[in-house]
Amino acid sequence: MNLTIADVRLTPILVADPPLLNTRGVHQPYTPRLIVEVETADGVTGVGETYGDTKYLELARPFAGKLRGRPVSDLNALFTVADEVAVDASRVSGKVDVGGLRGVQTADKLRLSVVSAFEVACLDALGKALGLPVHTLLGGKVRDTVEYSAYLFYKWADHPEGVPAEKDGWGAALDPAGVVEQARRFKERYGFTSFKLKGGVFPPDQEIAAVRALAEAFPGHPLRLDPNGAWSVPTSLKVADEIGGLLEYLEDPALGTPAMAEVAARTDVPLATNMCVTTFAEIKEAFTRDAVQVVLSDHHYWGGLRNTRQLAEICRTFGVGISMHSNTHLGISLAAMTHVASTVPGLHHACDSHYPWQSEDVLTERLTFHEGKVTVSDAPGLGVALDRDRLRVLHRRWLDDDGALRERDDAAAMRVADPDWVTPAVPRW
Ligand code: GKR
Ligand code: MG
Repeated sequence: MNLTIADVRLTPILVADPPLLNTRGVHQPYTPRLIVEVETADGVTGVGETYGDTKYLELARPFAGKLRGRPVSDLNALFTVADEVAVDASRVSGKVDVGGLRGVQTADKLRLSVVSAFEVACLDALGKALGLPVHTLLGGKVRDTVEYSAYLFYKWADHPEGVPAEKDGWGAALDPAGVVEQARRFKERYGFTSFKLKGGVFPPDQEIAAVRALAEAFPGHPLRLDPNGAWSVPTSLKVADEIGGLLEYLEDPALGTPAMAEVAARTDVPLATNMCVTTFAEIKEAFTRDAVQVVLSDHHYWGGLRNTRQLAEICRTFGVGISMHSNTHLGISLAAMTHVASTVPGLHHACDSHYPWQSEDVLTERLTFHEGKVTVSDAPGLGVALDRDRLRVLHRRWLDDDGALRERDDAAAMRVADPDWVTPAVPRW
């Protein structure tokens, strides 16, 4: 068996995305993703997926060039090799990037967001070469299915007039009745039993009303609300006071560890985050101050599946819960999330996934949710197969784009509908 990486292929694509609203703006009609393939000298191919904006491509290209000739099993080396790739300083602020909604922006995190796709691709190839599923390479699954929650969004029925886009068929959801209707469809189609509402879009009272309506329509179902740090500490406490009893957790009500710690100190409602604990360096302060009770990991920016396991162990040591965050992603990432989640013992909260919002994929077969769960594949590698024709079509869309859609920019997408829109200052309420 020859496990040497003989070829690495990078394919940037644009994937259809519905007009989902968040505190920064609205999703563009197409979002960039990067598909990574590594091929061994024996012709075994592994796949991975990550963000496709230019700053990731700029790193992925030189990184890919350094991997040829190395063994696909050399996972630790991915990190040292990535450190050799220079990051353009203008691409990182070092501060919490409100726009990205994924916490602090550092060179290291940018590197990890790229490495993760290669790590997944290498694990996929290694698993295929050895005839073992990725979860076995991670130490073995402790469950056969992984539970996901319905990811509810306020949304428009369509992208603004004149914007070329795919029809999504979900209709608008702009008030409590619309949110409940969306949740009902999620439950009917996929069997989800817990619901997360992306908040920070409307004034808190309207979002409180939506959560109340969900609680009434789905009694006993776990509910979450995530305004992406759009609220002040007093507003967060007011919301916690009003609907805390209905919530499984409140996600990133306020921005940053100090504000989250202040909220946490004055409410019993558990706080979850994918914005203030997004790197290993941020753990100490957040855990010491008891600012968060659940960390939502994301293998894309934590640096892969093995780092996610490491994070889960740290959380377990400190008695902090773990679950998973999601951003727009395709089936490769859902498969990767499912493999790693299946190996984490203390996973007590259903994971997030945007996947149901993605009508397009690059797999020959879409992954499916049954009773809100994805079955953990025991096939070698990730257990997915790339549909090359689909990949070509979505890459062609990327090639044909004049550059406007190659960077995800929810504020710019909002300005198409509302030319006066400026990214709201935080706290917004
Ligand atoms: O896709 O609009 C969105 C979300 O707001 C996403 O950007 C966040 O990263 O889903 C994420 C979250 O949980 O904060
Ligand atoms: Mg969140």
